[in-house]
Amino acid sequence: MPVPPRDIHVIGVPLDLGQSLRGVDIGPGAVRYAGLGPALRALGHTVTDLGDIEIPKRDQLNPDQDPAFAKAIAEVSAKLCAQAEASATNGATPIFVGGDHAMSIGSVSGVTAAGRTGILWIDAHGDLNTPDTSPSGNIHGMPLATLLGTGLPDLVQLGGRNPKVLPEDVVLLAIRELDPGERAMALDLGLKVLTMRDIDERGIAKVVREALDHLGHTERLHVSLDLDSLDPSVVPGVGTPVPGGLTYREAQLICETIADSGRMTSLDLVEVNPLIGDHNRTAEVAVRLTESLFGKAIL
Ligand SMILES: [Mn+2]
Repeated sequence: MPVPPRDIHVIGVPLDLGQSLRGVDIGPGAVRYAGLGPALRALGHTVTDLGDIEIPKRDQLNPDQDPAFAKAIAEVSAKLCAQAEASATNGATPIFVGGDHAMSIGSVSGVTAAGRTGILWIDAHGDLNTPDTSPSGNIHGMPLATLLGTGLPDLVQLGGRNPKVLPEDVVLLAIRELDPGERAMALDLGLKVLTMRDIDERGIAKVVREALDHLGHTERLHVSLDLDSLDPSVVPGVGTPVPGGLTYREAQLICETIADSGRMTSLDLVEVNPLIGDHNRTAEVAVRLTESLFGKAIL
């Protein structure tokens, strides 16, 4: 087995407050129904499902009193951060199942307390907006900027450390849509951004090895997998689909190569929205990719 047995913690984060579509809050259930736990146990891992982080229902909140649900997201992020830190410092490999990508503010803030952590952000988008640059104001477009130290003060200061990650410890992979403010931040910070064009020109095998090499100096590796990095024809159930994404095999080869490296210490699976997809296909793809990340090989 390429990945030695891990003590995996599954942590559901049914957060739908970082964006405007309904349905992403049932993503954790959809991924469980698609068989995440049994699939990982079949590979020899120990899997403990810690249940869901408690999230206020959108219908209980008043956006006039809490614009962009920023306060609610900060409270959720603090709870998630504490759980993530506990799992990571106990030697477990946590899988955070979302939920929208705003949840990664909490998950990454927690796991980075366990040691210097490389962040592999696999996404159609940069998630590098700030309240000043965001066209939508949605916090799910801001998590990476927040973790790098720019954003809403309550979120940037989460856990009492800022920044959570250093620019040289971040790689963005499979990017195909950046807002002007995001492009400016990526260039200012000198972030390593590997776009769909890089993948088209050089092939996914070379590009994913380059991504891992760039993060070779960090003690830990967190993979933040936004399902919208895949092409919408493969994963219809995402909130912000963009044409021209990863094929199923390109995504799987990314995951197989990460598994071969033996370096991944935590994982986000985000933006699964079963209300948009069909017959839970997006959650099933998420489970197949997670199996590959945890060592499932063809031969
Ligand atoms: Mn994202």
